[in-house]
Amino acid sequence: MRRMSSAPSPDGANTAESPSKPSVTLVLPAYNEARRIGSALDELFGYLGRKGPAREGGRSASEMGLVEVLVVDDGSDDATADIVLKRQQANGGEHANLELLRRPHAGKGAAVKAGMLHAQGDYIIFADADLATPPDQMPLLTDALATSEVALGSRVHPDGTDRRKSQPLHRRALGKVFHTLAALWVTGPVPDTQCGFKGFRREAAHDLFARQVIGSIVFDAEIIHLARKRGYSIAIVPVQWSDKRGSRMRVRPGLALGVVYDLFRIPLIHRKVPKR
Ligand SMILES: Nc1nc2c(ncn2[C@@H]2O[C@H](COP(=O)(O)OP(=O)(O)O)[C@@H](O)[C@H]2O)c(=O)[nH]1
Ligand SMILES: [Mg+2]
Repeated sequence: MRRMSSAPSPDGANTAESPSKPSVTLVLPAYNEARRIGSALDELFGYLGRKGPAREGGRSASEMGLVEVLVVDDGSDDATADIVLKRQQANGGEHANLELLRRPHAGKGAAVKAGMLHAQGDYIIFADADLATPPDQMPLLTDALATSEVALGSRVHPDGTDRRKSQPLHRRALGKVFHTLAALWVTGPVPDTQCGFKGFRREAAHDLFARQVIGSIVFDAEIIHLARKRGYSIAIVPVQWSDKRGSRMRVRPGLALGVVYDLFRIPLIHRKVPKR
């Protein structure tokens, strides 16, 4: 990825900020997100350009170093890519802090993998393109990455709050089954494997995502499995999250079978992965 220049962008995205703090690349996988990505990028760059105090429960962008945004378009057949490119022009083209990576459709896991390996920030975070976790939660992850190599956003909080409650009932039920299987067989005890908001130091990201083989939504569990096997230090970071309308996920019997198959094979695929 292009290294950041210090030229300020027109909307003030934090290009000139905190050169001593670790830089961040935010990877956003996007599949047919034309209806959601425009407002998400407005919200994101609005946040990055704001210098004022954070809202309650959130943290200020000025706490982070340079932030670059990398949208990975997973072969969308709608206007997702055009909207990102327009936004890039509006941000100042070359110095937009916004990059688009286009790939043939291969699933969320494959898109995140491509983005994580392409990203060059000191810290690399991935988040859902609908910003279900608001961007002012990013400094929570970067704080955790100062002392841990991997930081897993969690919608389940130590005080018992469960942000997944905003999901529709059928998703919550499926999520419970998934979590039970994943925790038993793949990840070990983790309060929330599927939160789409996770951060890594660059070395850990490049090591872990290079080993990833699962292209589906089960990739989160695979990455946690790999992080444990490789012996990385892992922080669990409670974050805000709210279910956004317009989910791209369609629950079908074929999907459920694929999910079970992917969970089953993860420990087998990686049985020879050595500790660092
Ligand atoms: N690359 C890619 N991303 C996907 C796919 N399906 C969902 N996503 C992305 O995964 C993130 C979460 O998707 P979303 O539909 O909001 O799922 P939900 O919140 O779990 O219902 C968004 O960034 C989507 O664009 C896919 O097939 N490919
Ligand atoms: Mg969502």
